[in-house]
Amino acid sequence: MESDTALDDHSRTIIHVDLDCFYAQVEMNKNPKLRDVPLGIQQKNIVVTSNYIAREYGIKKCMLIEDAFKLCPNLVLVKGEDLHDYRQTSYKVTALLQKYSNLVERLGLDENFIDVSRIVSERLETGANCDAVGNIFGDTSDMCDCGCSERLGIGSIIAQNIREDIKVQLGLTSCAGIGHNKLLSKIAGSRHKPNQQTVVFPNSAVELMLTLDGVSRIPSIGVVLSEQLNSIGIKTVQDLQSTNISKLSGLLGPEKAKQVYDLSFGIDRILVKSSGKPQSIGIEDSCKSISAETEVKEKLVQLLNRLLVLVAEDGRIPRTIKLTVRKFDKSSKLGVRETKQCNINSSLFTCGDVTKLGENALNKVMVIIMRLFSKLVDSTKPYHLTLLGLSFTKFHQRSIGKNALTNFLVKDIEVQSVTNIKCISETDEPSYETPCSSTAESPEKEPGPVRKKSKTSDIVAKRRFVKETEDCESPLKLRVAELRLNSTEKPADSNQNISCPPNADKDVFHALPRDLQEELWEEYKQTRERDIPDKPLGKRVKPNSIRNYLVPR
Ligand code: DGT
Ligand code: MG
Repeated sequence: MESDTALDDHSRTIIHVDLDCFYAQVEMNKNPKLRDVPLGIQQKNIVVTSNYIAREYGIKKCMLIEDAFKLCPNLVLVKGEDLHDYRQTSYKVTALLQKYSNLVERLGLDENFIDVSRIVSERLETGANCDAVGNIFGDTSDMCDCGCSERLGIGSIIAQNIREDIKVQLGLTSCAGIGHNKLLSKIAGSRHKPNQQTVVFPNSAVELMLTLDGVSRIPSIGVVLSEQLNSIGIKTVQDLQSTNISKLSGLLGPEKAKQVYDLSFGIDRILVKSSGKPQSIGIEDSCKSISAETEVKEKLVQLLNRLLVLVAEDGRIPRTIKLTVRKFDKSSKLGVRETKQCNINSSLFTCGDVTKLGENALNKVMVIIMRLFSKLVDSTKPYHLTLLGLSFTKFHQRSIGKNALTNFLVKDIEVQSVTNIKCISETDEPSYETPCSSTAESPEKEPGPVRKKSKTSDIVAKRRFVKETEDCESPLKLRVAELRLNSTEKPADSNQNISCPPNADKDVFHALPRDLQEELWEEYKQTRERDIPDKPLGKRVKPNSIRNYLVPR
């Protein structure tokens, strides 16, 4: 069978980041004395990982403690059965990566894929340097001319920025692989360790795959599949490349056979799937010294404007704003970070094409920010700040992007509930002067006071409840049975009416423009396909799903 390498899509730029000796690094950061000794992390009677000093003694992952001591009698062991700190650090890393792209996919606790295609094309437009940095796998003399080498070159620069950021912000070193798909980026990243990065260009994809020691080393091939392949004599990547596809199809079915076969050539069409939106979107600027309020204001306006761009891109509406300052302490010569936050009125944001502040709202938000500032810094006395930061948190899980279907449905709810989202926001969060929460908290701490339910939202809730109990066919109620339709059910062809999904109000649906009807149908279809196979309804609803507006709360 012919491989599709010539037809392979090189348009994306994917970075795979894997933290070095993850659990060991977390422990070394907690106790810096451990940095200079051979360190093993113990779970039961096994060393699950070790720092790189211990690895020089031949300590390997999942080695028995007694065997490890034979190799390294000085080995220091730290218990690593409580995963709390590892998990917490892991989420901080993902949150940091989400500043670079919305498309961040977590893989275990210490690996993430980041699709940086968008930043790459932005940098390309500005004529940025495209020369790859770090290690390059393979020969670069016969490069593809579709533009992928420039894109991957920029990708490698972004990877370097990301790794530096992780080091500076979280004190962790990492490895990165850069490729045009997930498979290649992951394998490339493992070529040079620790604290290094490797880029692979498409012309070296096959060569990279051939470096793997057997099909079981291909990342998406697990134990079962690898045994299946072994059973028909496919042991090496080369075996898989030269296999007879009908033999493979007989074993795996045509679709999977093609997918597995393509992997052996470094072709992977599975896209990076976002693991979720960040809990907070923030931006910080460090500076030598800020000691006057005019400078503070100027800096904060700049930060707010930059932050608003990120919020617009994100599409959700924030409910809390947080100000961070770093005060320089003369005696210790160290910077001390302090934060204060308060709720903001969601109605400050407009529900137009993108999430943005309404008219005059920028000034109002600046008043709030400066009020937070006065609570953090006594400006009647001299002060010396070395960092200012702003972030938004506690987002409404609602997309208000252009053409977002949810926009339409929000309006539907307005009509059906005889209210509107703006009103809900206004009464829900009566003012932007709600009490400030405590200072110097950890990023994980839940911000702000408990949200009170407004009369309006009570009305909405009651109406929903009344509708649901009174009328089983309510558009606001999504029932399991209604979702379980035949897969053959389709909207009618272009000349006919599009079928109204059972979870939507028929009158409202038919009043929609055709493209929205189609979009609604498609979303319904996808939701149904996702929901039917295993998990019960209600556990798989995406944050921004239309169903959030239809499912009773
Ligand atoms: P690396 O990436 O080779 O520098 O080293 P690590 O330690 O980051 O290894 P990695 O990326 O395979 O796994 C991340 C963490 O997951 C690692 O620090 C400890 C834990 N871990 C890895 N493999 C196992 C395992 O087989 N069992 C258990 N319980 N934990 C494991
Ligand atoms: Mg790792």
